[in-house]
Amino acid sequence: MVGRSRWQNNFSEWFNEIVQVAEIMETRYPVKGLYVWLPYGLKLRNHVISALKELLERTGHREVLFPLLIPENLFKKEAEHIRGFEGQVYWVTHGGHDRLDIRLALRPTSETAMYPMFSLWIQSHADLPLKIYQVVNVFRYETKMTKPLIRLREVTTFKEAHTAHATAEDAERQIREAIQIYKQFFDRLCIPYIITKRPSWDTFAGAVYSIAFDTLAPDGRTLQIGTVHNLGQNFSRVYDVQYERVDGSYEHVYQTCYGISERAIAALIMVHGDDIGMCLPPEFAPIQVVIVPIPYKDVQAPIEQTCTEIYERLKQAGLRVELDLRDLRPGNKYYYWERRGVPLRIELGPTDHANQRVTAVRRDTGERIHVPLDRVAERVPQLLREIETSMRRRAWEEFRKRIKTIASVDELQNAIHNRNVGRVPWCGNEKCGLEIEERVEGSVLGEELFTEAPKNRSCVVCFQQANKWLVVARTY
Ligand code: A5A
Ligand code: ZN
Repeated sequence: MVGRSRWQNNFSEWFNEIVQVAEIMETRYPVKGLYVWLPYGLKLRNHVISALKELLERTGHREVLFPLLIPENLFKKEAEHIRGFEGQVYWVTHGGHDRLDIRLALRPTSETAMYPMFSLWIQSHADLPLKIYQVVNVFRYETKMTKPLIRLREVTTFKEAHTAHATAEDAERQIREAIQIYKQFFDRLCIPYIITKRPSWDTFAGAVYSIAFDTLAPDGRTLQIGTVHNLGQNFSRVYDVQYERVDGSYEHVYQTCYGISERAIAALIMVHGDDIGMCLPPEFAPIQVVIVPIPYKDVQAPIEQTCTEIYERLKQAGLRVELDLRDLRPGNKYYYWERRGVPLRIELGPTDHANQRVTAVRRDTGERIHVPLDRVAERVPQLLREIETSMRRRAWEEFRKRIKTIASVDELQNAIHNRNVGRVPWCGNEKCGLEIEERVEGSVLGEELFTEAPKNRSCVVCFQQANKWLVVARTY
């Protein structure tokens, strides 16, 4: 397969094309980095958002909605934050013909909009912890190449959660909860990930430290699909977010924030895709089952009749099902739905009809399964669950195969060049991390978390005792 697959060897072109032909996005909007969600794509997006909201609500996060505009004086309070973002901010300078007294930033993220309100809302210990989130659009004037769903200038699906706590330990606990939520979210999407602590030079602007989830594109580049930041008291000091302790003294709160965007949807498309197009996990697929009749001379009417009955039955069972009665050749219909990632197709031809059965075809494996007519309503949901489980397993298998544990910088360069992610023993010293970035054609993702420390290994740069795994890859 390798060498011929467009999905792997021409991933960028494949992705841009699929996003358009599968009717996820209209990519021809005349502003760079802005795209239009199409009906099919929007359904997919909404299923993804629902899953994320459900996980947040279940853990006590409450949804809010803040304004898009942030006054310049508030935006510029936290020095590190502004240093990190100023090159990416769009400014509103006029209202009609009037020049505004204070310029307004289109939020690139909402810390500086929210935390002045936190300072009003939080008075005492009893107001903590505060856990809120919103799903909004944010604007970032990205200078790297823009790409639908992956690098946008208007991010339309920015889920940002923000929390405030009484102690540093509570904030640490919140970081762990956020990681658990994101794990569950990506597990539901059947997207494999590696979790790293970002190096100091790649920490979120204003954070004490950042943790990131990365997945792998078919071309071997990693894609950051979510981040969790410990903000310490950096923002609460500047925005004066304090609470009164039981003993009457005051302390600044400890904060965290964590975000996910439509990159998660890009990951869904690319991880499970193939040369034909998308393959969507049943939980998120806008259409889970498509029924395609294969008419044949005088059995056309009874075949269509049976298909309609199956359609009704599956719909009643709560499935998102489509009956394709268009005047097209069956082969064209197959291709049409395959590109759009419909996980299961039900065919009913003359032989099936004669045998009182249907043929179910799995999008993920191509496997054809005969199902007796009277068992369709029971078998189809089972098949969808099997598809989900095997999509998750296969994605993780492919992912693990491409994470290479490596003992030298030369091998690391080789591995990255061959579209893998490298994992090398590291002493923990920043200088060694930076030197690696100079010597190989990849970037340091960071220190791998939730893994066993290397034993009796030496750092690939300085050859001192290694106590961490450093993850290095080409990135998006
Ligand atoms: N306030 C915190 C949560 C924040 O802004 N973090 S972040 O900058 O790391 O963004 C969160 C996530 O949004 C990133 O991990 C990335 O997956 C996604 N993201 C960031 N910039 C993006 C862009 N220009 N287009 C699409 N997704 C983006
Ligand atoms: Zn070292």
